[in-house]
Amino acid sequence: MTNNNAETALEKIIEKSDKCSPLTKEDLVFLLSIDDVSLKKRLFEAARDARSQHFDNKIFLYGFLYLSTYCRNRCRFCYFRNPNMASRRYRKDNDEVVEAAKRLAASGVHLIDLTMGEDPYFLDRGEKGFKKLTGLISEVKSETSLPVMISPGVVPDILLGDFSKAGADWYACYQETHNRKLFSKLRLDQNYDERIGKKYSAHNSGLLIEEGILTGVGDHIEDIADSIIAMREMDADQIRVMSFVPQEGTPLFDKFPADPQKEIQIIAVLRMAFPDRLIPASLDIDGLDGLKPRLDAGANVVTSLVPPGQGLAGVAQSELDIEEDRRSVESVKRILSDESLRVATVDEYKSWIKIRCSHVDKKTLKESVAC
Ligand code: SAM
Ligand code: MD0
Ligand code: SF4
Repeated sequence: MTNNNAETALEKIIEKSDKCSPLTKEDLVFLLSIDDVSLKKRLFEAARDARSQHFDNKIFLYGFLYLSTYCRNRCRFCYFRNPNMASRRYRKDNDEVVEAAKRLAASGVHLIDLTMGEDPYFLDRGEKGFKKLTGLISEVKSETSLPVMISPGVVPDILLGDFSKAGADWYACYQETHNRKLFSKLRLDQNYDERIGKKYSAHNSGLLIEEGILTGVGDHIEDIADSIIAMREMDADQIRVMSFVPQEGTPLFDKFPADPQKEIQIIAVLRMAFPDRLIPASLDIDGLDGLKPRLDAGANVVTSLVPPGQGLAGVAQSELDIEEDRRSVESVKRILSDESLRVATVDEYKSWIKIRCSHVDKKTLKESVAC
């Protein structure tokens, strides 16, 4: 394609995105393949425009609490996979988690994300473990008055309903890829359809859902385009991409060359494909130094703010920037003001959730709802 033709093709896709029309696989592959500097610049500018059209200059901040790093699974990319003897294991008491959540709330975050490995203590002891989790959700909710996300891995459908009743607003569970073959190489001995199905069940239970992909683990541009289409089909409310961070003691440690730009370009394409959805810039990949490029690509949520001094870990970067207090609201605010962005108010975040939930409810009732 000549440069002129490519410019025209890009403008056509931008127009489609402006109208919230679905991008085709061909459109997505085109956007993901852009290599030319000036076309890339135009893509990123359009992504920022799309963000401001739907969210003005507001950015949402998510506090992250990795409450248990024990896990029964052995995902090949993950530091906390069960056989990894090198990783630091802990399970925080509910009281400690609530304390940390209160600190995060006081610092100004909009949501508390309760994340865990698939810890048998919670998931393999029947009602006993489930009650601990639902009790924790209600306590965090009542003590912070903030929306709550739960990221527990694959859990029974009935528990998703209980999470919702306990006050959870979001269920996060990332497929990593929508290429079944690649999935089976990444998430060893896990069932692709079961993991996908949990997101549909969560929506049916009234929870908002976050779906996501992992890049830099043998995925190709076509796979990413397929993922975007699959994430649109499930009507994910928040959509993320994270670069693979190689982990010591794991099988993929030295298998893939890093390509930090790829994630940034995917964020811009996600914004074009999902102009009105939440798209995170995670501090868990490149720390605070990685925030600006992700915001420049159109992200509108900063995730993985972690309070220091409580022995809490990140997932992809288990330590980076945590004890230095650089994963904090104050540090993030400084970057946002350089970018003419601002931290949203909690009420603005809650009202976004309310509108989105009514959309999900209507969909469950099979009414048609436009973007
Ligand atoms: N255990 C639950 C699960 O797997 O759904 C919740 C934990 S959630 C924080 C784990 C997510 O972190 C994964 O789905 C993956 O997207 C991301 N992750 C884990 N290890 C990573 C790594 N080495 N590099 C980048 N992202 C990683
Ligand atoms: C993050 N480390 O936001 C967290 C995690 C889980 N819901 C989120 C991947 O980057
Ligand atoms: Fe466990 Fe989640 Fe890590 Fe997989 S990604 S090993 S399920 S913590």
